[in-house]
Formats: sequence, structure tokens, C-alpha cells
Amino acid sequence: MFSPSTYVDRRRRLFEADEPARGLVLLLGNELSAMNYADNPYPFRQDSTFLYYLGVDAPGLAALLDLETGSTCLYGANPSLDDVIWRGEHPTRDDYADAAGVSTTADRSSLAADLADARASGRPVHFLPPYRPGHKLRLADHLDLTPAQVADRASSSLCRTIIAHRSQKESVEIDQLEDAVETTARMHRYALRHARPGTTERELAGTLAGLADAHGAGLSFRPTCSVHGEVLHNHEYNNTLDTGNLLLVDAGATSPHHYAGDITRVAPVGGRFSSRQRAVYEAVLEAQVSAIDAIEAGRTFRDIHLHACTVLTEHLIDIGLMKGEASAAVEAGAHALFLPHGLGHMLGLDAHDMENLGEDLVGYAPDQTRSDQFGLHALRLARPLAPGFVVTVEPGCYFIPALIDQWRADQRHARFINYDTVEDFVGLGGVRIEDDVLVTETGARVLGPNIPKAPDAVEALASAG
Ligand SMILES: [Mn+2]
Repeated sequence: MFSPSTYVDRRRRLFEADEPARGLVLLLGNELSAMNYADNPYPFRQDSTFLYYLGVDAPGLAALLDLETGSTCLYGANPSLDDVIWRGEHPTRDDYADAAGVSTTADRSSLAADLADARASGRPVHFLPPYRPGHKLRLADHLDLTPAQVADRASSSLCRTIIAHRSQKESVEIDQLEDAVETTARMHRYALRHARPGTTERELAGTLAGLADAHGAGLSFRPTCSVHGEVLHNHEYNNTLDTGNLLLVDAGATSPHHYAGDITRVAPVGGRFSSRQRAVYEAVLEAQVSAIDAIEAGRTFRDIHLHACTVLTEHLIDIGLMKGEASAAVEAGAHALFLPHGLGHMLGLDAHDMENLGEDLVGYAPDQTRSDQFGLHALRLARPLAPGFVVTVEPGCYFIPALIDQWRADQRHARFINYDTVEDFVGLGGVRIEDDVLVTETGARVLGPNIPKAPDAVEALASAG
């Protein structure tokens, strides 16, 4: 945990925020969640907003923040003798409260009665949209709602205030993100060096998970580690690497305080890019580097996204995959055949930071609406950037047979796409290059140690073994 004053300061900002103005804020910590029977739970992961304002990384807790008095009560149970026998000594509820700078504690069993009292006296209880079924049921029970009503009654004003706080990373958080990327870099260097013919995706994915466990606090999400990089969130590891494949690894470790790394690199199996692979790789790299260079406070991420798409399209025209004028092609959305996703997202305690609070609340300013154009519709982050934001920058270029078949049959954007040339590239898979970037007062800084991405450097690592 950070120092108690870190959490006191963060809660003070919540108390002083313009909205919500009155009532109580209920923050539920996560519970252990059974995998196949109750005594065999999934690894515990605390709720990120609970971690942000309380820091306590243990199951079975809740906090009630009184917006009128500025006081916080931590609810939890003390370890029983049985807990000590089976799981060892653990901190008490008061130990956790001290670490979080909280002066009032109560037993978990009194939360329901305290909430009933608040409701009886007409005080609003603000809570976040639940993403776990158990929380939905608990909120329904505590607040006398049906489970279906819970999602509608979640507080969007609370979400907006929390998003405003968590978007601006403090220096202790940047240190954590650097730490996460350092472990993530270790994973990627391993993958680049071991992209050898005969290695299986499963072996590699297993070793990456082991590195994340051994040097960090585990994975920040289920990695993609595949020669089918054109499957955007590919979570299967059934292939054996073969000379001439491109291996795409999108993986990240978490830091000790649960901040997420999220990096993508691509390696040529066997150590050499083919000329087609190299051309596509260089197109994506140019788009990525030029997007990072274009980042500045005040500029919208939507603008940076469109800039990256235009740079990519210029290269695809040079390669012969596209034709016409690059900015017109991007405006029409023709490039989305190759890049159907957004340039990036916020990064922090979650890999898709705060996505549980509402993707559009996190990524779009009130005066921005999400496009319904294919490709642009998938842009998670569009709002103006500010110093302290940490974002991913991750353009890609993919050859997705089903999408190509459909667009070709419809002759979609045929004035911008050379479908005959596109067919020659089917089977190449996908290329994505991703770094984690801090928006600064003067521009942007890539977090963590250098992870090779220049094509020659990637070839050198991949062929060194
Ligand atoms: Mn990402």
C-alpha cells in the first residue's frame, strides 16, 4: 500500500468534489469468487476503485463515505481462529483501517443496518455499477432494490468524479506503472528471443505468465500469444510456431500495487521478416512512432487516432494495398479493413482503465459522441488529453480473411482498396505495436525500459535465441 495520507488525500478530494454533493458513497471491496467449488477460488483481485481510495488488498471489505461529515467507515470481519489455522495470521480490520488512514471501523454485519438507517432518513446512497453478479445481489439486498434495478440506479455523478480523479496519475502511480512495464519488458524480451520454429504458443504463454508471477503481481489480462495475430483478442494457444510466421504477443504484468502494463510486440519466427512482412511492420511502426510524437496535452486522442490511421494508410498506398488519397480514405473509413480497432485506451489500475465505470464516460468528453463508422466505433478513448494521463498507443494492421471476403464481395470502398493485392497478403496474420505512454506538460514519455521495436533490432533478438 501507499502511505495512509495518500488515501486520506484521495478521499478528501472525493468529499470536496462538486458531485455527488450529499449522502453516502458505498464502495464494495471484492469477495473471493469460487472457481469450481467454494474452497477453490479464483486468485483474489480487489476492486480497483476500492484499491484507489482505501488501498486494502483483501476480500470481504466495504467502505461507507459520508459526504456531509467527511468521515469514512471501513466494514469487515476480523480473522477467526479457523481462518488462522487454515490461512495463517492476517491483519485485523483495525490494522487495515490504520493503513488506509480510516478512523472508524465496524463489523461487516452492521453495513445493512447502517444503509437501512440512511435510507430511512432520506439520504441518497451512491454506488458504482456492479460488474460481478455477487455485488449486484448484495446491492439489491442492502438497498431494497431488485437486481434489475441496481444497474439503473448506479451513480453516474460518482462515476464522473472518480474518473476525473483516477485519470490523472500521481507520481507514486507513475512509479508503479514503470514497475509494471519493467516486468512486462522482461516478458517481451523472452518472447522475442524464443520465437523459434517448433516452439508452441502454449509453452511461450505459460512462461510469460510465470515471469509475470515471479517478478510482478501476475498478469494484467489474459495475453494474446499467437501466430494468428489477426484475431484481435486471441486467447487460444494451440499452434506450433513455424519459420515464416509472425508471432504477435500482447501481454502485460501488474506491479505490486496492481497497476497494469500492456505492451505488444511482433517477432518473425526464424529471425527474418519476409519483404511483405517487413513492409507491413514498418507501416505500423511509423504510425505508432508518429502517433506518440503527436501526443500533446489539449489535443484529442481521436485526433491522434486519425493521424495514426492516415500515416498507416499512406504506407499501405505505397505497398499497393490501398490507392487514392490517404486522408480521403481515412475519412471514408476504408483503412478499417486493415485496422478495425482504436489507437488505444487509458491505463492504470486496470488494463482498460476504469472501463467498469462506463467506457464512454472514461473515453469521451460530454461534447463528443462515439462514431458509428466501422473501425472508429471501436475507439475507446477520444477525449482531450491532459498531463498525468497514461494511455496505450497501439496501431495495427491485420489480414482478417472473413472481413476481407465480405468487403470484397460487397466491393466496399473499392476506390481505395486493391483487393487483388490484398489477397496476396492473406495468411500474413497481424501486426500490432503497443507502448504505454504518459502525457506530460510538454508532450509524452514512453514508460519503462526500451523494448526493441525497430525491425532490425527485433530480427537481431529473434535470431539470437
Ligand atoms: Mn492495450
